Amino acid sequence: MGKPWKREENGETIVRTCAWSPPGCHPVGCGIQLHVKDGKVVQVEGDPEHPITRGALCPRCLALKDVMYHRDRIMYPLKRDPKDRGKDAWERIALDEAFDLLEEKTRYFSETYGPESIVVFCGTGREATKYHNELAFMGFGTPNACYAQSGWACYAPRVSSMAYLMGGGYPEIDYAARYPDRYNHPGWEAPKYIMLWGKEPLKSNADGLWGHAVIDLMKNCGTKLICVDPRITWLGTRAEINLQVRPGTDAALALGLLNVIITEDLYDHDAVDKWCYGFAELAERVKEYPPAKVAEITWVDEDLIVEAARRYATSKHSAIGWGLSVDQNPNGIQVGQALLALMAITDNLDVPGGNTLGLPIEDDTNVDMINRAMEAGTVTPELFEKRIGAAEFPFVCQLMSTNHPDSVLDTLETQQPYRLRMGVFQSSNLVGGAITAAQERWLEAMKESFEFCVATELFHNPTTMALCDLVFPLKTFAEHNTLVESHYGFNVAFEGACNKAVDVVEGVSDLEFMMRIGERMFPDYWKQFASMEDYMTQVEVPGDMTWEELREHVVVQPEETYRKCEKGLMRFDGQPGYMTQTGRIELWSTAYQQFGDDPLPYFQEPPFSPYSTPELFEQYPFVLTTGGRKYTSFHSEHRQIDRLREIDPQPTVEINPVAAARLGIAEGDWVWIENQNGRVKQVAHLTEGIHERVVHAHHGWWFPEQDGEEPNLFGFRQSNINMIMPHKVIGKLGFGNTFKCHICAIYKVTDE
Ligand SMILES: Nc1nc2c(c(=O)[nH]1)N[C@H]1C(S)=C(S)[C@@H](COP(=O)(O)OP(=O)(O)OC[C@H]3O[C@@H](n4cnc5c(=O)[nH]c(N)nc54)[C@H](O)[C@@H]3O)O[C@H]1N2
Ligand SMILES: Nc1nc2c(c(=O)[nH]1)N[C@H]1C(S)=C(S)[C@@H](COP(=O)(O)OP(=O)(O)OC[C@H]3O[C@@H](n4cnc5c(=O)[nH]c(N)nc54)[C@H](O)[C@@H]3O)O[C@H]1N2
Ligand code: SF4
Ligand SMILES: [Mo]
Repeated sequence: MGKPWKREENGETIVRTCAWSPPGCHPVGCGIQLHVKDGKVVQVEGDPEHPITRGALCPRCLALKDVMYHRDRIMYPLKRDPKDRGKDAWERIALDEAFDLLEEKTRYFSETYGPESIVVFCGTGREATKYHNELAFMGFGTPNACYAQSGWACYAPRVSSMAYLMGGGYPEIDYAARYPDRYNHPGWEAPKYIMLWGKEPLKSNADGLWGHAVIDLMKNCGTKLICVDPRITWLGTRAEINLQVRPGTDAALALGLLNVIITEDLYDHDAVDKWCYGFAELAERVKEYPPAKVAEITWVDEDLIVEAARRYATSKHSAIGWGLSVDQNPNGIQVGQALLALMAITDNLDVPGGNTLGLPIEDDTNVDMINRAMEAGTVTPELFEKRIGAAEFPFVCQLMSTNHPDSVLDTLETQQPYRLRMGVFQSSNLVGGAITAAQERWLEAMKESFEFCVATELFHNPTTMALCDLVFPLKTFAEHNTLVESHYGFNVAFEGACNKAVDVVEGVSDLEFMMRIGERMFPDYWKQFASMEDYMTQVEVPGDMTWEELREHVVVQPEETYRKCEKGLMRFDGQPGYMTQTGRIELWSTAYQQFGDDPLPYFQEPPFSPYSTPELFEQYPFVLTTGGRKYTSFHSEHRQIDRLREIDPQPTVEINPVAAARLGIAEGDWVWIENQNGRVKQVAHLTEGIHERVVHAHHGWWFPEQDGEEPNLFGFRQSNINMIMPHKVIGKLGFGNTFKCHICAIYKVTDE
């Protein structure tokens, strides 16, 4: 154990903690030390004793004080008369009064129209995500938990495909995350190659992979990189191979790599014979994807495809870091299937230096949550059946336990099969933020449908201004106790304590919000938890440890075990193999087939593209990808933080200089990005690191400095790329959207 979690030094109290949210981030829990003086955080620095981050922090955590003590932060609960929606007409109320009002409204809608008339929205990765389903099922008693991104296109396609194909948790690059002695650990090996597939971890630090770990491996251990990305990223400039794939064609590329590996007999026969199901059928399928054809589909050179396949398969062991581009793809679950096949048939899964593997998905899952809710009687099986879109998209909704986002938008518009009347916005800025596409449709539909809206928030944004009648201030991670675990429990690098350092607002944390409404609505269930810390001990902290004990350690790493399938650790019955119908990793999927999809991976052309809509492409001649991450923001957040905004003052769209020259566009020009759904403007950034026929636009833009009242709503319509994105799921089983594979035209903004 390192220094105590709290110590006195030079007249300051120093609190060691793990950073999470709010402000927004994924559950990565970077080590941070907060210096407190006179009840205020006066300095923020990295914690050198954190086993993974070892003192490193990114600009958003370094700007924590700017968020906590910002002039515009919501400090007290605020109420607004529904007739004043859209106006800056807020009234300060006390916290108890706010909960009284929330309880009254929840009871009213629940008793008058049924609990299903309430919908609880949640965005990504933050503390609220951990409790999303639980808040809906055991706080408000509604079956309608909604993650509003079209096609549930973040992370869920990746974890779902893994659950269906092998019943295991998320395969992550083996960067020695679970060893206190990290890269020096005996028995650990560094990956020879890392294939970064549609992931840019330096900026995203997504889910449970830190970008600096990739750099560590390259610098200290000689790991080499292959990048699969339409852009050449910073890491890409250090890669041996860049496969500059046409956005949305990842399935074809992965099948092309499999073709080379199988045709050239570079796979591991033992791994295939023992642990894979359906290899012969897969071998037959990949014959449809020879490198020459794949080169045509993906715009990647044939030679590079062959070379990348050879290096990955023959450099034991190597790892694949797969990102969001797998999900925001026409057929992400097939991409996942093909990537898992790559790992499995080359014996790169659950081995040192390959991809680590999470245990079979046990407690703490969404499915477990619904069982607990039914046991507690806060939702009934009949009520659970009323989840919007669950019947239409069972592949998505059974495992995630939420409703389906695209069906929710339809329901808001048509009020069928029933009307949603109360909206709870928890960690999602649905209007003018990041998560929704077709943003005008969502705004209009929610205005029509919702009679009452509540949010928990740090700052006002287009959502609170347009819709909310009640707002609870949120405590930052420096202001409350909680627990963070990477990969949401699907493949944990460590458990970390988030330790409260100070008080700032008269507000709530996500856990507190859930417990306080839960205690009012379902006291019989919630009375078993004496406090939030007790709740964490009983429900969250693994093993016999209490939350207070975890706090003493700040970080606890679980043990790593490789080749779990041989040891019977991947099945609940303790038998060797995997938790699938065939007991093996299913290259040919019984589950996909049962749900009505092809059991083998295949490529599906994006719905708008040079090949599926050639006439439209003449009018909109660029392939558009969006949303590559920025150091300075988490989705729509941080726009009001001066220090960060100075670095990225405006939304930018990346264009190749050759294409820009043709269009008379220079660096820094405002340009329109237009397609069949409308147009928004961003600032042109010219870079040779992007394909000539591809552009990349940043997402989540609104302008806190502009008028927040209707109709302007902080000017989100001006530049938010999701104004011109369709909200329409594209994958056969209900996953996937076009955020990373649409089309557009680009032209200069004139004085018109
Ligand atoms: N700073 C910051 N960090 C974040 C977030 C944030 O908003 N800000 N958001 C968090 C969230 S919710 C997520 S899901 C993760 C996502 O983080 P990542 O998984 O890293 O995904 P992105 O940054 O969206 O995109 C990664 C790369 O994919 C490339 N790409 C674009 N289209 C395609 C394609 O069709 N195929 C392939 N192969 N590559 C493509 C992009 O050029 C980009 O370099 O980041 C998390 N971390
Ligand atoms: N075009 C395009 N659009 C995209 C993407 C893309 O790549 N391209 N990426 C998509 C992806 S992967 C995702 S996951 C979504 C993300 O979408 P969201 O997660 O909905 O992100 P935001 O719109 O920023 O809304 C989050 C809100 O939560 C608040 N908040 C911050 N921390 C906390 C917290 O701890 N608790 C609570 N209760 N609230 C908090 C913030 O202040 C903010 O207003 O965006 C998607 N949108
Ligand atoms: S990734 Fe960056 S913003 Fe997120 S917790 Fe770590 S340092 Fe903070
Ligand atoms: Mo995401």
